[in-house]
Amino acid sequence: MIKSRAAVAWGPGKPLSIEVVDVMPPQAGEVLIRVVASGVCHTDAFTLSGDDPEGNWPAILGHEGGGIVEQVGEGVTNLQVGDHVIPLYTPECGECKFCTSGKTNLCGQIRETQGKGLMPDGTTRFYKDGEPIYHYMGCSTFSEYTVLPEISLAKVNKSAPLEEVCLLGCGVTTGMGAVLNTAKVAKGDTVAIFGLGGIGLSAIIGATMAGAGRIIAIDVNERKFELAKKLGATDCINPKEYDKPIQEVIVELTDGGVDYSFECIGNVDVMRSALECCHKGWGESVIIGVAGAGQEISTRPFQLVTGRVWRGTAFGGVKGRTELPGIVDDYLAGKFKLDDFITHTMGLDDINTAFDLMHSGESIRSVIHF
Ligand code: NAD
Ligand code: AHE
Ligand code: ZN
Repeated sequence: MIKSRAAVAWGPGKPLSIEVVDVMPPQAGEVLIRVVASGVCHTDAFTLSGDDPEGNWPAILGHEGGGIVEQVGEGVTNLQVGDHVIPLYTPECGECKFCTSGKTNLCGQIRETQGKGLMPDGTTRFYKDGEPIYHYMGCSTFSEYTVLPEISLAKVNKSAPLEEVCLLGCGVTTGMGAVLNTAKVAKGDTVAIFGLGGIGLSAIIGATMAGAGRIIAIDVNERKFELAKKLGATDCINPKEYDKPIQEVIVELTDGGVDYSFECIGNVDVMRSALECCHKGWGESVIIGVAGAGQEISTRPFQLVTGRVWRGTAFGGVKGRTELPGIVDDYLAGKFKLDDFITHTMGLDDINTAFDLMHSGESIRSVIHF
């Protein structure tokens, strides 16, 4: 058992509390990692707010990390001490019905226990004063040390700075992947991206890489527009500036609607706008944002009858163990940048500031350095 400094979420709506917790050794098929850095994603804030039906308390949140293998449990064959890894909230066992389907990056092997904040054997590796603390999204990267199943770790190039590529553990991979893998945007396509946080801005990177002809970026916070334009947005729109629904504005602007739209907020009303700004006959809208318990999407079925498609994506459709190492190599080869996204860095003690900066719209990503 080792001691670890960690940010503990004792309950919904409460600030995180820095504690020294006990971390149990990795069991069979598990790996102990030292977390070097972790981004703070809106999903961490979503769960902390109490809106997540899978919220468990107390828990150690964080799922956008980078770390180094410290110890491996019995039977671990693909990782060794010293390997650099990115935790995966979407694991890849390679054997389950999902992994072998060739149709999805979702893996079914440990999803049930992961959603309950537990390791695959139904117990936790974190304790405080003898009481268990729950894991989060199978990652719990807001801790100096964390334990994950081997199938939840992507081994990445050691020359990649973990303080930057941690963002590939969620936000950047999700946004880019949604455009390139899920929607498969093609050269010349017109796209609309709703919400310009870490996810939406990464979707702009993906759209630029795909050669999209027009990239319409939408946010109520105009401070996001400068970076959106730098990354390739051709039009930046603030819905508050119009006295009609934003879908009507976009349909008029694009001669009938966009080829693809992406909702990167988690707002069910915006999800509707994102669908309805798609072109009749073929426009596809991809939901990335996560909405709270009890919320539902709606539209007139006629929107779908007339050819629009509504879909969703998790982790950008990326299979973490097989594909993430290549994405890290693409980053090292200069195919896209990450430093624009890291607007703030801080130590674990200041982690609550990262949540404040997100809520006030000042940050894109805060990265915690351990
Ligand atoms: P963020 O808070 O950094 O960015 C959200 C952006 O949306 C902000 O710029 C905000 O100003 C803007 N916004 C809010 N309300 C708006 C409105 N009504 N109209 C237009 N813009 C609006 O969040 P993020 O970290 O980029 O995450 C975005 C969403 O994606 C969250 O819901 C998060 O939980 C989800 N997410 C999903 C996946 C996945 O795999 N599906 C992965 C990561 C994040
Ligand atoms: N627990 C929530 C759902 C949360 C959710 O949709 N998570 C996304 C990743 S967000 C990353 O920032 C995801 O991967 N979903 C697929 C999955 O299997 O969780 C709820 O509503 O219960
Ligand atoms: Zn995330």
